[in-house]
Amino acid sequence: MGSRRSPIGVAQRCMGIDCEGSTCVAEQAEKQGVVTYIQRMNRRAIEPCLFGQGGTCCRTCSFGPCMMIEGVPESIGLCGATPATVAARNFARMVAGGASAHMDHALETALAFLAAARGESDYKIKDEKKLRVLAEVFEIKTEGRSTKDIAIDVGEKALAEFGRQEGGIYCIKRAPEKRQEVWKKNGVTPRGIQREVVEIMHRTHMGTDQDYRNLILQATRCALADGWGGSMISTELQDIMFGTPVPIRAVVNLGVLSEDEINVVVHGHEPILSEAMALVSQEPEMIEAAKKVGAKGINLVGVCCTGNEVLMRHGIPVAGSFIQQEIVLATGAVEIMVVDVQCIMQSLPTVAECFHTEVITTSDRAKIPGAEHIEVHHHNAVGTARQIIQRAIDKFPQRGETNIPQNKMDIVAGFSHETINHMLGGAFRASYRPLNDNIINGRIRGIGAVVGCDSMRVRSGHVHTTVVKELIANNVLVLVTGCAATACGRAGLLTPEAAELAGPGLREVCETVGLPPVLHMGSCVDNSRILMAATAIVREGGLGDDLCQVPAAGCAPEWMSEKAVSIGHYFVASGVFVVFGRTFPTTGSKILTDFLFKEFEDLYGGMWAVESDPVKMAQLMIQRIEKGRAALGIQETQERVLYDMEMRRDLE
Ligand code: MSK
Repeated sequence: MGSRRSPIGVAQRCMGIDCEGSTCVAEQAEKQGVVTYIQRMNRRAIEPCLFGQGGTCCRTCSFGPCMMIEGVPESIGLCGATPATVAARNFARMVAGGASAHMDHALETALAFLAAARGESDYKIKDEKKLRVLAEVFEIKTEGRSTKDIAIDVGEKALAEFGRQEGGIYCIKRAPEKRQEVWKKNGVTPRGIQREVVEIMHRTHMGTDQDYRNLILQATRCALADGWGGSMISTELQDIMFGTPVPIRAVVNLGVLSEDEINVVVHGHEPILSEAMALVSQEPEMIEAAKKVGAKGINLVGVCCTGNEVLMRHGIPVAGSFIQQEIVLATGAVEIMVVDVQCIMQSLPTVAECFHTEVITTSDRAKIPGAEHIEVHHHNAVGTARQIIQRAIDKFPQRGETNIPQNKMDIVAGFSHETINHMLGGAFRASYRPLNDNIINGRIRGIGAVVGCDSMRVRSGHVHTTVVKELIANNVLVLVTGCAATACGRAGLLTPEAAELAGPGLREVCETVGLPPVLHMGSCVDNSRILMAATAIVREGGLGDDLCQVPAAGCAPEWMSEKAVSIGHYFVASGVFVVFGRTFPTTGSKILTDFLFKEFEDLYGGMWAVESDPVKMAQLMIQRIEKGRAALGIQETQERVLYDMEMRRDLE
């Protein structure tokens, strides 16, 4: 299926890296024999397999792989499976893969949380208020009880959610009642967290579930167990243990690497080690040790979502998103890159070999040949962090020539759904009321979530920022997470000054409160914050009584991972219109794609779409938002009314 294309220049390929004005890191690295995704793309020059891309390649048994074309009568599997069945199976397995990544992350977090609650780890309970809120969700008595006792109960109940087999997971009850009814009616309320993944793997085994609707039903239940289960538990427990983010200034892009400090990079998704690294890297003894080898200090920076975790809570700079991970090493300025789980390229040790850099894996679930392995557990995180930073200090004298681009950009991050409450409603009258009022009066037309990975198959970064610029210009407040957030940060969209690019209504709101028009809400698991923010909007009143009525839409313009499929699907099942960029994994079956892109709306109020053009993608989202406004009867922008005292009294 491959088609040969002429190689594309390095500088053209790495448009997303943004080192204009400096010596292109990738170009320079290529001259030194460093191989990154840029050279791999040119060497292979292969288009993805169309059957695989469209979801109609079946490899669940040894009769195949059976590749099929829908509409061609004899083009079915040897067992008789139709393209719709095969595409539904593959889609469900993608959901299971993505959901289990979040669930396993959550499980690790719950174990660390329980140890912290019992006083058996270096971590403690930081956010007691949030602990009590979660305890209520878990139906745990809080009155007159100590923080320690409540935390132990929360940890045990959180852990039990993973093995639960029936009764429904607790966090589902956080959704608006109407939404819970929709799930009940469609039979997709998750019964437990891990059960839903196991059932997908069973149903998609050869000769089991052969009805595409029934397969998607289970994929939906599993995705909901991710968003309202695994991901939500991760975010909540991490916030309680490490602190709930508040707005914080920071810097992003390759220029955050330091010429005269020891550069230590944390990369992956789980913050158990990186949280300890953030503390240890500032210890006077460590800084003293760094100075002894001629460095000015220790510069801890992040990549991908581990980067987002420490950014949100400590303002640690982010050196790069997923697509930049090899380039971060190709600067020659990194002493150690520590990785945990997910989105880590196998090529990292090979790139590191060209320099003095060491790549260290830390999870027993994610080892890479060529990388050093130092196992990290929650009970030894601080000790291991010290050991790793000392190794980085020891490496510094071996550093050779470096090529650190100047490019970096100021950002404001740290927008939890609790923060939005306080920012808009004030410290004393924290409320979503001002946000709802501004949506109702039309100054803000709606909410757009732009999330997910960055991709080497598009002009990376540009796609995200084009969608976002179009949305804010049309008065849509944008929420971002993951690598989409880093791309927006590189482009200067995460600052209050970016309000200049917004339409007049959104601009006025942002300038009044000092809010960026694009709010960084965290890592991949933190998409659960967006669910909570949308729920808070519904509960505040005036914008319908279900999530599907809120004028909102979501997209993942450069998605690549299975996690993105699971995230997208739990948003769709929660009533949101979600657009994927470039490709969608079921397009090989029109029957299945029509089900997800059209019929799904009747069942869940949300549905899928695919669109490659970023401007058109934003326009699809805006149309959806305007349709939602019309349904609520708020399509017109209301003129601002200045209330005098008498009018205020009447209101009260
Ligand atoms: S890291 S899943 S590339 S957002 Fe969360 Fe970025 Fe996508 Fe990984």
